Amino acid sequence: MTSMDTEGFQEARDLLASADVVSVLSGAGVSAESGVPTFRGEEGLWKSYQPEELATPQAFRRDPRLVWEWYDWRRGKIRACKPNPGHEALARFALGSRTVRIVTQNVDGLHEEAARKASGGNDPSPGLPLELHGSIFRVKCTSCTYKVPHRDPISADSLETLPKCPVCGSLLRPDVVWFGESLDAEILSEAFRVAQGSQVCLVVGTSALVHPAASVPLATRDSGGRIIEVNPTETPLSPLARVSLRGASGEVLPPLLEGLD
Ligand code: BV8
Ligand code: ZN
Repeated sequence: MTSMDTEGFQEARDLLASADVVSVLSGAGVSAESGVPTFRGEEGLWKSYQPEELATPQAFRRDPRLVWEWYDWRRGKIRACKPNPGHEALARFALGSRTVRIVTQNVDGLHEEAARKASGGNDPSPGLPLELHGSIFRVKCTSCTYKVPHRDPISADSLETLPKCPVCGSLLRPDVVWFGESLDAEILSEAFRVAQGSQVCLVVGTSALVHPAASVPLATRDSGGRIIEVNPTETPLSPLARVSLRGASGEVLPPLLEGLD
C-alpha cells in the first residue's frame, strides 16, 4: 500500500488546501532522488567520513586541503544532478496562489534551480528557499568579508592550489554553516517567523537531528498550526506530525500538491 492510499494522504491534502500560509522544511532526502547522497543514510556522505572530521571549522584549520577535497567531490556530484519531481512540485506550489516559503537545510541549490525553471522566466523569488546552512556553490574569505558565487572545480592538490581571496590573499572556504558554527541570525529568525505564521509546516526528507533547523517546525505547532511529514522513515518529528506520509518525496509530493498551486 503506498502512502497515497491512506486516509492520512487525503487529510494532508485537505490541510494544505485550507492553509493560506505554508512553510516547508526540507532536508537531504528531497535531493536523494536527484542522486545527491544524504548525510546519514545507507549510502550517506558520513559513511565514508565522520562529521567532526570534515564539516567543522577545526577540521578546516587542521587540514584545509582534505576539507576542500571533500567539498570539491560533493560539488562535482551535485553539478551532475538535476532537480527531481519533488523539487519541481514544491517549486510549483511555492510559485502558486498561496503564501509558501521553503526553508532548506540543503546546500545544493536544487530548490533554486527548480524555482527558476518553474517560473518560466517570470519572477522566481516566491520559490527561492531560505538556505539555513548556506550554499556549497558560494565561497567566502576566512579573514575579510569577501563572498562570491563559485561553481567551478577546485584543485585541492596542495595548499598552493587552494582558492585564495583576491582582496586579502587569505584562504577561501565553502560558504556553508559547519557544526559548531552559528547560523546566520537574520535567516534563522526569518525561518522561525515564517514557520510561526503558517497554518501548516510541510517537513520533507529530513532526519530532524540537526538543530536549530529541526526546531523550525515546532514554531508552526506552537502557534496552533499542523506539521505534515513526508519521509520514508520515522523521525523525532513524526510523533508531533498531524500526518506522517511514509514515502519518497519525488513520489509523494507531486500527487500531494497536485492542483494546490
Ligand atoms: C549551532 C552544512 C550554535 C555543511 C550542515 C556539539 C558541539 C557543537 C554543536 C553541537 C554539539 N552537539 C549538538 C550541536 C548542535 C549541532 C547539531 O545539531 N548536531 C547534531 C548532529 C546533534 N548543530 C550545530 O552545530 C549548528 N550550529 O548549533 O550553533 C552553537 C555554536 C557553537 C557551539 C554549540 C552550538 C550548525 C548545524 C549545521 C551543520 N551543517 N550542513 C555541509 O553540508 O557540509 S548539517 C547537514 O545535516 C546538512 O545541512 C543536512 O541538511 C543536515 C540535516 O541532515 P538531513 O538534511 O536531515 O539529512 P539526513 O541524511 O540526516 O536525513 C535524510 C532524511 O531523508 C532521512 O530521514 C531519510 O530517511 C530521508 N530520505 C531518504 N531518501 C528520501 C528521504 N526523504 C524523502 N524522499 C527520499 N527519497
Ligand atoms: Zn579576504
